[in-house]
Amino acid sequence: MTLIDRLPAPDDRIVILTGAGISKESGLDTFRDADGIWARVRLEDVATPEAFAADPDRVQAFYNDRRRMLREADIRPNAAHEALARLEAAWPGEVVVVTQNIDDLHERAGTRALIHMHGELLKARCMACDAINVHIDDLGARTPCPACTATGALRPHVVWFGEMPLEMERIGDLLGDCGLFVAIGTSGTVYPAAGFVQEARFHGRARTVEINLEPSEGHTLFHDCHHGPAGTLVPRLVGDLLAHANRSD
Ligand code: BJW
Repeated sequence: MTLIDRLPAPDDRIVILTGAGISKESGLDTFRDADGIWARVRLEDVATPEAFAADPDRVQAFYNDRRRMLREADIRPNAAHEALARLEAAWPGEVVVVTQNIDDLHERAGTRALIHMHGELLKARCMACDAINVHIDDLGARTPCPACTATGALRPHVVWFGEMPLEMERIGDLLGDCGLFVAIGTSGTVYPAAGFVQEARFHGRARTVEINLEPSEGHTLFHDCHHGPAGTLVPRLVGDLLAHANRSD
C-alpha cells in the first residue's frame, strides 16, 4: 500500500516542509517534546529580539552550544534527509524543501533546492551593515564582522519570535502551485509554517501529507497522515513516488 492516496503527476512540483522532528534521529533535539529544548530553557529568554537586547551573552551562549553540537562528528544526516535528496535528484518535476530547521543536515545529505525559512545556525548577520556570512565558531561581544569590522554587532542568522521568516514571497508562490505538499517532523504550532498546509491545499491544488511521530496540531487539515519515525516513513514515501514516476515513463 502506498503512503499517498492519490499520487501527483510526475511533472508536478513537490514542496516539502521539514521541522525539528526530521533531525531527531540524527541526534538533535526537537523543541516541544518532553525532552526538547523548551523543557530546558524558556523560549522568551533565548528566541526573541527582546531577549537578545536584554542579555546578548546568554543568547549567544545558547546558540554557541547548539553550533558546537551540530559540528560533533556523530551528528549526521539520517535516512529521511537522504531520501529527500534522492527525491530531488530523480523526480521529473521540481522538488523544493522548505525547512524550519537551522541545522545544515539537508545540505549535507545533498538537497540543493532548499529554503531555510528560520535562518541558518552556521551563519551570522551583522546588525551594523546587514552582511550575512558563514560563521562556524563561537560568537561573542568581541567578534568582529568580516565585512565592516564592527564588534558586538554580530547575531546568529536565525528568525526569532516576532521576526519575519525568510523568503515568504517565494514560499507562497511555491505553495500556490504544487501537486504535493508534505510536512515532516513539525508540531504545527509555529506560524506562518503551520499555515502552509492550508495555503497548499485550499489556495492551491496540492494533495497534502503529514509524516510525524504523533498527530500534529493541524493534522486534520491533511489528506493523509502517517505517524511514526521520519527515518522509516520518509524513505517509504520517496520509494512510492519514484516507483510511480518510473511507471509513468
Ligand atoms: C518526529 C520525530 C521523528 C520527533 N520522526 N517526527 C498567535 C497566534 C498565531 C500566531 C502567533 C500568535 N502569537 C504570535 C504568533 C506568531 C509566532 C507564532 O507562531 N507563535 C506561536 C507559538 C503561537 N510566529 C512568529 O513570530 C514567526 N514570525 C512571524 O509570524 O512573523 C510575522 C510577523 C512579524 C512581526 C510582526 C507580526 C507578524 C517567527 C517564528 C520563529 C520561530 N523561531 C524558532 C527558534 C529560532 C530558530 C532556532 O533556534 O532553532 O524556530 S521557535 C522553534 O519552533 C524553531 C522551529 O523552527 C519552530 C518550529 O518547531 P518544530 O520544527 O515544529 O519543532 P517541534 O519541537 O515543535 O515539533 C517537532 C515534532 O517532531 C513533534 O511533533 C514530534 O512529535 C515530532 N518528532 N521525533 C518524526 N523521529
